Amino acid sequence: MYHNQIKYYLSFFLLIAGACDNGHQGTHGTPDAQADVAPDGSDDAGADADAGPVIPPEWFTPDPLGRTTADNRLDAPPQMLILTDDALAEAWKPYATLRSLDGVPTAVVRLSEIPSQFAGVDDAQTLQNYLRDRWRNGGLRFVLLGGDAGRVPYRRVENAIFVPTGESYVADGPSESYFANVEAPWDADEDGRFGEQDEDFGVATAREAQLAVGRVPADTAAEVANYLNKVFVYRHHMPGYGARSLLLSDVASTLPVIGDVDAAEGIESTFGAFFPAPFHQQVQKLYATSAACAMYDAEPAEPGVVKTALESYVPLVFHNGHGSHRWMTNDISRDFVEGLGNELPSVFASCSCLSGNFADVASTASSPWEPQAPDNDSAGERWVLGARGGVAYLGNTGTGLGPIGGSQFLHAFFEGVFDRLLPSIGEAFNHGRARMRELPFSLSYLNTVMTDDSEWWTHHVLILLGDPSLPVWTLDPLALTVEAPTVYGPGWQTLAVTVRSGGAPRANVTVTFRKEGDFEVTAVTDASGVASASFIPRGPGPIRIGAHAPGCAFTETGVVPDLP
Ligand SMILES: [Ca+2]
Ligand SMILES: [Ca+2]
Ligand SMILES: [Ca+2]
Ligand SMILES: [Ca+2]
Repeated sequence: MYHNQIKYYLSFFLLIAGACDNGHQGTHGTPDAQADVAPDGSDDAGADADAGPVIPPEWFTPDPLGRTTADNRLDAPPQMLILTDDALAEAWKPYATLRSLDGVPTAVVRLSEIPSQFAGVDDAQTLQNYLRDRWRNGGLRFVLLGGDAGRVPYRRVENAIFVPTGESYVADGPSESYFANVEAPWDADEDGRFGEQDEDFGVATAREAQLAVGRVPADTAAEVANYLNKVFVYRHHMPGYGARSLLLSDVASTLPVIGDVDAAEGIESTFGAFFPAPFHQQVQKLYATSAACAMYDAEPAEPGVVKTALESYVPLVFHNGHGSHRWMTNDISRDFVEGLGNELPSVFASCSCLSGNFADVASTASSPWEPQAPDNDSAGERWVLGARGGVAYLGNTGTGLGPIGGSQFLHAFFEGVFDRLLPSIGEAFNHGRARMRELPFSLSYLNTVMTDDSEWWTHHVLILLGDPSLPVWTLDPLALTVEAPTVYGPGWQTLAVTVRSGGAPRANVTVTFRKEGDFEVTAVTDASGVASASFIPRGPGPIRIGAHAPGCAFTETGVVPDLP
């Protein structure tokens, strides 16, 4: 029923739009009929008899000189796709608009709309086939998997490893690299088992991701709205806080003679190698052992102190230590996450076990896993889905291998963020995967020798929960202001805005002008801070204007139609 309505409005809208494009409408048009469908294609058709004044016909008159909206990219291939099910598709649309205004053209795709030509042996393969095509033919960069297990497919990969400490681990959890490494031969030997080491492909191919992938494992529209609200704050209200970070450690292991080994050493080597100077002035360190606290000028980690620190406007948390289904660290439980009151959401990067698994429950690393009930999310999921917490969680769907994989990944991830200045968290995530084996990393007391097996395992358990296109703040950003007219009228026109930072005009800011269902135009500010778009509106409707530039907070303003 709902589908039929959408189709009805769409075809009627195209009919009107086509008539306008052909320029035959002129004075013979019937403004009443146009007004029924024109306002954003919303479902108030036939309601204008009792809903305010009729829209003046000039809002639907084609330009007498034949000019149309210039450089409209509304129907161009997007850089990011949000893949979701029918139930959550509407909830994701405002998020796609927000990211488009922030310079990442984004579209929502329902899994049910994937053309049958991409059909695979199961839903995960169908989705992978579709993404591969969009990467090859559409310039796709980012994939946001917009749903929990049961809503958006995932690929389980079986794995087993013996580690130098004598333990053995098995995993059969989601490997999100299935949607990132879309060119890898996931079942090269055609035995129906995906991602078998060397039988299907090896570590060299595992390093080669084509797409940056993240998952926001939402089950409800409210969880999608929570995520949107946090991303808005993260992108918008950061000036003054961008270069702050919180470092958290647990006891990594307890060795004979030496005693407790604090994972802080792994954090410190990465922090020292890659975090820029302003981060060193504003860091807070909460470490597990008194020895590490003394050595690195840290305070002892305990839940009350960790909670206060997380609520102190910190956009980046770096943790090395332990986790499980219900625990992100030894101090941060799922209930702890739900009880947070932080106003500024953060990126949380960790090598913990299991707390990034959105599909399974595992009480210990090697016990049998059970499918997750929708309301039994892991701690990492709640971090991303709750009203507070953060915008991203980097963790693991299985056992994290710490000093023989997870620590090296985070080391290379932060190289991607701070040294390579990669523009998004998803691309830094892929950089971390590509470089974790190559980049030198060592610790005093723990074996840090990675093998093909430990690298292979790590590629498959790593997960990014969150939007892969989000930038990670690498400095304290500038605030921008956008000066625009308050209203606009009908007919072909040029709308100019002025962008300033600290009162001075700012050049090279990307400005996106967007009118829902009509146009999206991008322009870059000149030396006077001015950017403009030339368009002919197809009926009245608000125009949203977003402005972003590297090192600047996102800002948005709007222009409304001048109606009687
Ligand atoms: Ca196989
Ligand atoms: Ca095989
Ligand atoms: Ca879940
Ligand atoms: Ca859930």
